[in-house]
Amino acid sequence: MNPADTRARSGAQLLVDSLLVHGADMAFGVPGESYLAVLDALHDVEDRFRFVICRQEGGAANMADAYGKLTGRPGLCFVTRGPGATNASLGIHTAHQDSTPVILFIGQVGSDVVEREAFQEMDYRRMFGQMAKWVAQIDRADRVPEYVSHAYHTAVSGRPGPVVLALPEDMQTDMATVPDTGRYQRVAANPGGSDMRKLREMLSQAERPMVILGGGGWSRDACEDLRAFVTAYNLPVGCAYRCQDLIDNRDPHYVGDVAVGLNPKLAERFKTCDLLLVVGARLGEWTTVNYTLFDIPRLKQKFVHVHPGAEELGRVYQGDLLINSGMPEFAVAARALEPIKPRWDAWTKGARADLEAWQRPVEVPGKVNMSVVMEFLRGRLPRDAIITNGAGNFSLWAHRFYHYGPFRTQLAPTSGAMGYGVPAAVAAKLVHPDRTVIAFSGDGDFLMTGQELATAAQYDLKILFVVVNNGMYGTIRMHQEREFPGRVSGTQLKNPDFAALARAYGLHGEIVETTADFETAFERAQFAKTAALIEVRIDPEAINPRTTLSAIRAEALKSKPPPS
Ligand SMILES: Cc1ncc(C[n+]2csc(CCOP(=O)(O)OP(=O)(O)O)c2C)c(N)n1
Ligand SMILES: [Mg+2]
Repeated sequence: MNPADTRARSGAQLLVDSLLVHGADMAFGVPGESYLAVLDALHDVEDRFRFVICRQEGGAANMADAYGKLTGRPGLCFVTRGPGATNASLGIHTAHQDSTPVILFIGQVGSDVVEREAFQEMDYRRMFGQMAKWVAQIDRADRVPEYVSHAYHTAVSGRPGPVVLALPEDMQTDMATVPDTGRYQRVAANPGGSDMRKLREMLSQAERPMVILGGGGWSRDACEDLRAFVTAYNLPVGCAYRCQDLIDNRDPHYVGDVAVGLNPKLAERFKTCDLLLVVGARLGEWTTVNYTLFDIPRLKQKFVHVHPGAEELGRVYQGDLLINSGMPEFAVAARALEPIKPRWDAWTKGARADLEAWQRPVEVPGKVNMSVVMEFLRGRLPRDAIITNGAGNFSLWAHRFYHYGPFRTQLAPTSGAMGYGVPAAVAAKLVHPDRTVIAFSGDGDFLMTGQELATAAQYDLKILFVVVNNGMYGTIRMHQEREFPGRVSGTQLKNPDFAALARAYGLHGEIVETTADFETAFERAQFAKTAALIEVRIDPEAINPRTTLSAIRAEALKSKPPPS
């Protein structure tokens, strides 16, 4: 365990010791015969290291992603070769798009049979090439500490992201006498003094500045520093898609999320601002509303882009000031900037007033109004409650009407991967047993990873699962009605009784069919001794907060009559 350690250890023991050196305390996985020696080495450290047994590798990898987001340390995932690795790829893609530090360990066929297409053999370098920051195979036990150390450095440094390490079976049992490495250090760029002076200068010339926060690599302190900066400069701050917890939503500087379903008034402010400061966000398809919000390649407004990955700067949008910096490093420097007298107090106040109007509950068809449910939850949940979700229109209600609290009260995939909410909630409750954790899922979304209810039950995790059931893959149906009105195809769902399903897992389960019933069901769930699931049956017409399914169809039929 220390640099002077010169005992002979197996590759598997070296791996587990290396994880401990780097401060790991937990991993998520599904076992496989391809890494029995690692499982055995984990047996020796059960008092210090928890191996969370999952039901599907997609769930395990999503849990590792959520762990990485919550702690800033790499989330660890162990899976078997071929089928295990392919299942886990879902979470690696999410970690890539979300810039989350994750390390995936895959049991690999032995070197005696490699390249014969042996049982479940795959070349992970080719498979994960585009999804991971680094993919490697550790062929020699004596180099395990080096590979693991490099994996840690790579996962957390620069633009954070996932790393994949394959572990050939024979390497795991080979013996080697090598010392451990020291603990990893995160490496990040700092903004230059001239960058910060130029930023201040540009702000001093601005009249209608706007800020977008987003991306990975943030920390609680970085968010606090950034908040001090935007407070001193009285800047209006939008958060990129699913990064809404980078500033407490009750802060008067928060003006809304910049994503699908963007508040038209906020969109207008972005279009007419004269200085755009983007910190950490990639300015991807959703944050720019399909690349329509800003001109490509040069914006009309002055543009400052701060990003931890140098390769991202200038990629689509050319900037007036491009700053390669880690988020904490930039936030500290921004906080230290000498304030100016802002000339845009009314602009910031107006943007905030637009948000407050936008977040008032709306009328919807049917007996359950999800905007009112969210209003109820924002009054009822502690500020540090963690809200998770996967993909589907059901998530729009939380994104628009819930007031996310401080850093890491939101866990949601910017990759738009369905099935993230349930496993992310499991990881969140394991990392923060004292915090309230609620997973929002759609009926389609839930069944992608719903088997991880068994993991919640196994580890006795009191999570609240809310399944918003509209009997369809609603998002796709919405697009279908827009593009091919009246021609429903491939989107209808016949669902199980979700509440009964939860009870089958030993959890508390209820069905809710009115807004008022949600409130009482929520109170009962609070008192349940186990995790609870509330299935909320909503009217399929209530497709999103802005319109109804029939209205979308009627509108589309005007320009696209059905084929005769
Ligand atoms: C893993 C994955 N598969 C497919 C999709 C495409 N997709 C996006 S939303 C959606 C439907 C979601 O349905 P549901 O969870 O019931 O939510 P709703 O839109 O009905 O509220 C689908 C199929 C996706 N984003 N991710
Ligand atoms: Mg649905």
